[in-house]
Amino acid sequence: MSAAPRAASVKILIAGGFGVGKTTMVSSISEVPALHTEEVVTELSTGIDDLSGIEDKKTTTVALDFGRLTIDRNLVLYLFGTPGQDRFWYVWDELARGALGAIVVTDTRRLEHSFAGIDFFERRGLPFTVAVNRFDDSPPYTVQQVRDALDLDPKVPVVPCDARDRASCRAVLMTLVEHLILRTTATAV
Ligand SMILES: Nc1nc2c(ncn2[C@@H]2O[C@H](COP(=O)(O)OP(=O)(O)O)[C@@H](O)[C@H]2O)c(=O)[nH]1
Ligand SMILES: [Mg+2]
Repeated sequence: MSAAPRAASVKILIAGGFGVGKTTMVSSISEVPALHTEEVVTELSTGIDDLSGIEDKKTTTVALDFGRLTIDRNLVLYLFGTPGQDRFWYVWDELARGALGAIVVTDTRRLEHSFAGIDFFERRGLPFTVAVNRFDDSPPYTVQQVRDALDLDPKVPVVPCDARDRASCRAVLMTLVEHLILRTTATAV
């Protein structure tokens, strides 16, 4: 009797600037209690981390968020949320190792905070999808306006989402998985 095939494990990064909703997204998606390494934003980070627009934010991810989502018996996604602040870039390098794709979470109130993450994945050739996380006071930009503002390659999917909503986050993940499959089949022919 042959053993059942093992599910493929795929590592996905959830990236983006400070306070865009990465930790929220990993918690919404994960089927196991998401692991977070949150720390209280201290006086010491004042002037170092850009808190403009998110002055109420009291915690920040200093290392990573971790979650898991089983798609079916053949595919399990492992989600790694990255730290948002510029001073933790070295962690991104480590986390990107072995990743197949990424979601760049954006906040349209502070779109410029997404540039560094997008640049990071473009330079590494790591496929990514942009998730536009809507906050109550977000300006009502269309997907096309966000795409233009971020100067994205037309092939990069841009998906509106609510990081607090599981179905919405799953839809973003599925878009990324389809994007990965399309890229793989396009390069295989
Ligand atoms: N209104 C609204 N608030 C959100 C949404 N996503 C996250 N938040 C809130 O925004 C804050 C920052 O989110 P967090 O996930 O910690 O951001 P991170 O720094 O990217 O991990 C938290 O207080 C969240 O509850 C969203 O889609 N809508
Ligand atoms: Mg976080």
